[in-house]
Amino acid sequence: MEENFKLTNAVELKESLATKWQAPSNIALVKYWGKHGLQLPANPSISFTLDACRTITSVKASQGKHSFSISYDGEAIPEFVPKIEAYFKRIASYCPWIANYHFEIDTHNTFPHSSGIASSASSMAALSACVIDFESELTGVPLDYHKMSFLARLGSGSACRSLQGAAVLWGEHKDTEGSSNHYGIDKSELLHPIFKDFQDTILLVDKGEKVVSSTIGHDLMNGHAFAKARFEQAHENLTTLKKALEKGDLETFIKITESEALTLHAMMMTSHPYFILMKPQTLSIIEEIWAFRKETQIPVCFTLDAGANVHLLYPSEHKIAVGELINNKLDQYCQNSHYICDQIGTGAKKC
Ligand code: 2P0
Repeated sequence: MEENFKLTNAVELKESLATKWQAPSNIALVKYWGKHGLQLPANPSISFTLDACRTITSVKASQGKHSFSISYDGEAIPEFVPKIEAYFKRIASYCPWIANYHFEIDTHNTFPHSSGIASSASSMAALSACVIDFESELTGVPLDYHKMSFLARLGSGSACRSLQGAAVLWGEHKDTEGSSNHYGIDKSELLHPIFKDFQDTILLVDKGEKVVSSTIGHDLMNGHAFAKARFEQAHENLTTLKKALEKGDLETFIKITESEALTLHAMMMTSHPYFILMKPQTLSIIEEIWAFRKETQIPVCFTLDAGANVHLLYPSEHKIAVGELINNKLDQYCQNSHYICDQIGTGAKKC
């Protein structure tokens, strides 16, 4: 399979190249938690692509011995060097032309640095879009979004779900034709109209650095007592969720989405070493959401990443009512009352 992404087309090197792409973050509904080999997922996952939370990356390439520099708004960020170095090493055999270039990479995130929102998905997706854009310019081959996603996965697993489409499925799944462990596939065609402008308000409970890095987190699933059952459950949840997304069945959507979030955290609570990544405020928010849903019948639900922040998911027709809930009850649980209003987006774009 990987062989399909090895470059077979002739490359005509140019002295210099420049491009700029933006790629969004994404929020998983069925979670990726556990990996093996070179960034291969232990189970399939599906996410909504976000819109406002994005990384904008510009890359200038000049012919010469391979090397790179990385900056954020023009300021060098040495802490990013090892990750980018590993990324270039991993993609070298698929994009051999990179050996002939020095890359000057500059990035910017539209969301605050200290918001507890991981930027690895959007940043690796944006960088991979730039690499494929260059490859297309050097070979004359049209942009290959599957290869973009393939390269992004080698940078960070969830990044492969941030390139193309409003809903992206990654990982082999028997009920999904064309699904692959190597790249994400656009499943926006699944979405019932109710999901097309779904909102995601990210309640910033903890803006600090991640308590558990994703590498350590994924690793905790190796030898985890419940791993086998969890991986099987993810397959079943994906089958059920896909049907709910198609039918606009919000009740099932809520059931699977919330259960997936709690299961992800349950896996971390029951691993060795064990972690509790929720904060008391996370639980308070969950209780408020459940009470509000019961009282109003408004289909708002939550999901969580590997941290304390809460993603509030709801149809746009309930924006006003949910906005009142946030301003009257939920923002008191957020750090400095901060939250980010986002919604479903469409993927990476050239700037
Ligand atoms: C996800 N997460 O599906 C899950 C749910 C967090 C919780 O993928 O090691 O940064 O770079 O492949 O993609 C976070 O892990 O991990 C993640 P790597 P990544 O979105």
